[in-house]
Amino acid sequence: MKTATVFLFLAATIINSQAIERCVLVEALRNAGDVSIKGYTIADYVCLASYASHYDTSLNISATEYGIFQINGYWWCDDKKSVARKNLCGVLCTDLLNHDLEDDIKCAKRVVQDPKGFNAWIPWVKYCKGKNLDEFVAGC
Ligand SMILES: [Ca+2]
Repeated sequence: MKTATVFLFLAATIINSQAIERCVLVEALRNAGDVSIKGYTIADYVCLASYASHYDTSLNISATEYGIFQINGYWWCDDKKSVARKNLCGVLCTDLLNHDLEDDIKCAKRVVQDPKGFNAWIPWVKYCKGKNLDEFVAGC
C-alpha cells in the first residue's frame, strides 16, 4: 500500500511537470510564426517532443540526436565532430540543448520542409502519425 502511494505520487509529479513543459512548448510554437508547413500542426511538434524527448531540452541520445525534438547532428546542426557535417539548420548542436526553444523550432521547421516531413522522426511515425493529437495542445 505504501509503495503504491509513493508510486502514484511520483507518477502524478511526472505527469504534472510534463504538463507544464508541454504548454511552454505550445506557447513557444505559437510565437514561432507559421508552423503549418505541409498541413502539419503545432500538435505534431508537441507529440514529437513528447515521444522523442519527454520534453527534455537537454537530451542528447548517443551524442547524435539533440534536444527536445531529437534533431540529428550529422545533417542538421554543427556537432564539431562529423567529418562531412551538413549543418543544414546553420546552428551549433549544443544550442539545441538549452532552454531557448526558438532555434530548435526553427530547425525542426527546416527538417519538416524536406521531402520526408515529420516522417524523418521515427517516434513521430510510431506514435503520432495519423493519430488524433488534440490532447497535445489541450489546455494550453
Ligand atoms: Ca535552443
